[in-house]
Amino acid sequence: MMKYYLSISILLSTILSLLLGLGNFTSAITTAFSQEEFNGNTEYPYPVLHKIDLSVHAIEKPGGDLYAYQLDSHKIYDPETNLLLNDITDRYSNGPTIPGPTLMIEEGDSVELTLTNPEETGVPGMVGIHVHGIDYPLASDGTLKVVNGLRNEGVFPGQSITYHYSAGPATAGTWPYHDHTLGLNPTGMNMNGAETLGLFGNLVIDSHTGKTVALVDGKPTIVNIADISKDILCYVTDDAFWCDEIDYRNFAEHKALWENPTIGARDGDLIRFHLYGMGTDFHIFELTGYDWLDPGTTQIIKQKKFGPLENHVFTIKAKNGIAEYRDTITSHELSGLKGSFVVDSNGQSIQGQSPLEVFN
Ligand SMILES: [Cu+2]
Repeated sequence: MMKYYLSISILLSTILSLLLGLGNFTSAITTAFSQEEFNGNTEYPYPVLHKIDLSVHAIEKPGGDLYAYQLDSHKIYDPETNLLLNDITDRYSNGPTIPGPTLMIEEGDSVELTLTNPEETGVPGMVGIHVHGIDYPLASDGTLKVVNGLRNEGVFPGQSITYHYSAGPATAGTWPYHDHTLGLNPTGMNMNGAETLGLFGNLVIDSHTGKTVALVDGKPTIVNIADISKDILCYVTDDAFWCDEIDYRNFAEHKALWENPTIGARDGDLIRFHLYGMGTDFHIFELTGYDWLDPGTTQIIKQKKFGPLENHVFTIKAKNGIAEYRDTITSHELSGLKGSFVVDSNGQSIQGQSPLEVFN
């Protein structure tokens, strides 16, 4: 359960202090691979424009509602001609999910993201999206006027807002997006939003080179991103892993894995894990029987410590057998911060507990 939001005040002060140093905010987040240096002549051969519609929904639940983002439409356009190139809406989960829909783009791409807070099923207040890592004008910051100095960049029930982002040089990485406006009180001073109630997700900006690094058979190896079998994206809260997966063997289908799922893969699959710390605690992550590369280095590690607002992304080659992913901090393991990583001929993941089940 999400009891971690009991410690919300500590989290809020953490976020606030980070916001006060806004310049350091994005640099505080380490990325998948060391950010590539821009040499001034990087060219993006196939930049596209992503038009994405998200909505936000309340998930009623005993003990307090959760809120979640839902993917309604994702279409890809030629930015020059505005010609529709592809509609990838079908790849996504139906309905609201926690984490929210994983948005996959590439360096050079731009994004027009429209968020709707539906009148009937939406959330009771001003909700928005604040994203890290990508470039955007102030009007697409997704925060409150007290933070951005321009305007309140969220929407009340019955309203929509459109944000514009562009993945410029050196934006490659895995970045969080989350609400920053819900919970606005009459004085306008609660600027921290409702991230801990489920309003968070991942934006993955793949390198325009189409390459990443992996530890394959014990060796640091440059691999094609197109050869990755699954992306597994987990938010690591104070008491659970909340995961989403994208299965490239199955038409890049997104599957909400919810809390502490069983993650499935086939022998030899390249699996890219994206972990993001949320809440108040530090975690020491391990995947039993595996080692991997510390991002941005060729150093081989088998554990990684990370805290709130930090991520850890690595790619491994799956090998037959049952492993466990877990937070080795004893109190976290006891509270259930763990799950299985099963590599067999089936390769299917099994969803963990979902707040939708609790209610339905
Ligand atoms: Cu943020």
